[in-house]
This record gives sequence, structure tokens and C-alpha cells, in this order.
Amino acid sequence: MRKRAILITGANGEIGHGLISSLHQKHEQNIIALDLQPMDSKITGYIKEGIVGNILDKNLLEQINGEYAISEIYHLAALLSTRAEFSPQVAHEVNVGGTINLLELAVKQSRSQGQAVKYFFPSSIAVYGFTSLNEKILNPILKEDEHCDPQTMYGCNKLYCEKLGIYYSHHYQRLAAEFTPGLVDFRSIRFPGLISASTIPTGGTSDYAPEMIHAAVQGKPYACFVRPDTIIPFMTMPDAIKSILNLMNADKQKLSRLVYNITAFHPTAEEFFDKILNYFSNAEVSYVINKKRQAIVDSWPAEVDDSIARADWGWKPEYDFQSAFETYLIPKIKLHYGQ
Ligand code: AKB
Repeated sequence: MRKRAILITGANGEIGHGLISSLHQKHEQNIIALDLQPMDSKITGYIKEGIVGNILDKNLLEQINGEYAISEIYHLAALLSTRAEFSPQVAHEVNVGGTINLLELAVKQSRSQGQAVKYFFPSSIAVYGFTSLNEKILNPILKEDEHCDPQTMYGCNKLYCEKLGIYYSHHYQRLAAEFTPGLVDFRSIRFPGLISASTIPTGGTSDYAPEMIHAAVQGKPYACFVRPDTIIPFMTMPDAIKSILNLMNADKQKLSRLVYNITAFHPTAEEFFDKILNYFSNAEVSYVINKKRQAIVDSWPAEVDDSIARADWGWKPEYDFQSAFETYLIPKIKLHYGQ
């Protein structure tokens, strides 16, 4: 008999850490974690099995398919926006190839179990794209279907994977004699920049905000790679994890779409620094602008409209800009660095 499991790819990443510990707190006993690297010691106690391997390895996925009865897949593995620009083809292979391999696994699992497999896909504000800063200023807040013209490989990958998820949910093998829609129950959130107190992102372009605060706590000067007036939406990691769990547990009948915007606050880089100064008056930030990375952030919206997520599945962030610092970031980051 196959073992019951929920599968998490990219388990060692920032979202993986938070998601695995939250699922563990909710007494989830059947987490199978997949990552390229051996599992971080911080999560090994929370998982049933850690598999070191590549989401592009179809033999490995076949092995996993034979061994487990998977009810939910959280496909978190991806190359982020800055990293993807240095190796666009690798990014496409990993971000798109990995997503479709996991969708195929979901289909096989659904057929063998006779029930839909839930599939969570973290999308991003990178699916949006403005061609100029002026266009961004003229369109300060975007709904899900507006300006989906990504300017990065990562954004293209995310937008296409959203479409793949919708196709696998509604139209997969639509010409087959026994066409069965709904094998995959795909659910996706377009995340803003995420800020965690216990991990630092690698390879993203929204990284300036988490890097700034982690540097300040450690008493290190930070060279911010975007202008002080740069603005995009952000959210704390606990809110990101809460949103994943809420969406995955939402009643399917209430979901009017498969891909949702969510947001919490949208400070400029300078407002972010000013807030840090309230807690670390000696914090040092200089602005050493990387024009190419700046252009990527300028192509992303200042704010997104998350009213559909609020209406459909009750989305509401716990932390606004003030409480994010006061009750989450400052106390937890201090603890993280032993202060
Ligand atoms: C990145 O910067 O690439 C990510 C994102 C906004 O999706 N954090």
C-alpha cells in the first residue's frame, strides 16, 4: 500500500521553511520534502522524509509516484527573478519544466486515487510588467487581469505556469475519449516581496527590503541597489504562510478564480529605511543603484488589488507596515541573531 503524503518541493527555501513548520504545528505527520540540497536541520524534525533530488528528474518523480499516495503538492522550487536573468534557459527548465513535471505527477496521483490532487503554486507580482516608470505611476494599483506583460524570464515563467495550472485543472487532454476535467485542483497566489525574520532570500529583486533589515540588526551598513522612492508591495512571511494554508483549505465552490493577488503594505525603500531607524538609530543605508535591477522593480506594480481574495476566501493580512516591525520583524530578528 502506498504511504499517505503531502509533497513539498523547494523545501529548503524561505517559504518551505515557514510552511513546513506551520504544517507541523497543525499536526501534519506526512510531509515529504524534496530539495536539491540535504534538508536544513531546522526542518528535519518536522518531516516524515527528506528526498534530495531534482524536480527535473522524471525517474525520481516516478519513484515518488509509486511509493506515495499524495493528496497535496506545494510546488515551491524555483529560480527567482535576478538569478533567472543570468541563466534564462536554466530558469525556464527549472521554473516551467519543474512545474509541468509536478502537474503530471498530480494527474497520475489523481487518477490512481480517484480524487483531485490539490496543487499550490506560488506565483508573483513579477507576472505584471510596465515598460516605463511613468506607466507604473499612472497605474498605481493592479487587478489580476491587468498589465500581465512580464519583463523578466521569471515573470514569464510564473505567468505561463499559472496558465498551465488552469489548463491542467479544466482542460487537460480535452480531446481524449474519456476526458476528465478537475484531476488537478490548482490554486495559486501572486506574492509580493516577502520578508522573513529568520531567513534571507537569494536571487530575488525584492531582496533589498529583507537585506536592509537583516543588515541593520547585525550592525552592518547596507548598500541598497534601488532608488529611495522605489515602491512595490511587501508582506511578512507568516502572512504568506497563512495565505497558503487559507487558500488550500478554502471551499472550492467559493473560489471564483484559480490565481489570486494578495498584499499587506507597500512602503518605498526610503520609508522602509526610516522605519528601521526607529528601532536601530545607527543603521546605515547608502543608495548604490543598480540600474538593471532597478528597471525590474520599476516594471512591477506599486500596489495590487486583493479584493477578490478577501471576498472569496477571507484573505486579510495579520500585519500592516507598523505591526510587521513592532510585533514580528524586530523581536524575531533580534532573537534570530541572539540579541
Ligand atoms: C523576486 O524578487 O524575484 C521575488 C518575487 C517578487 O517574486 N521575491
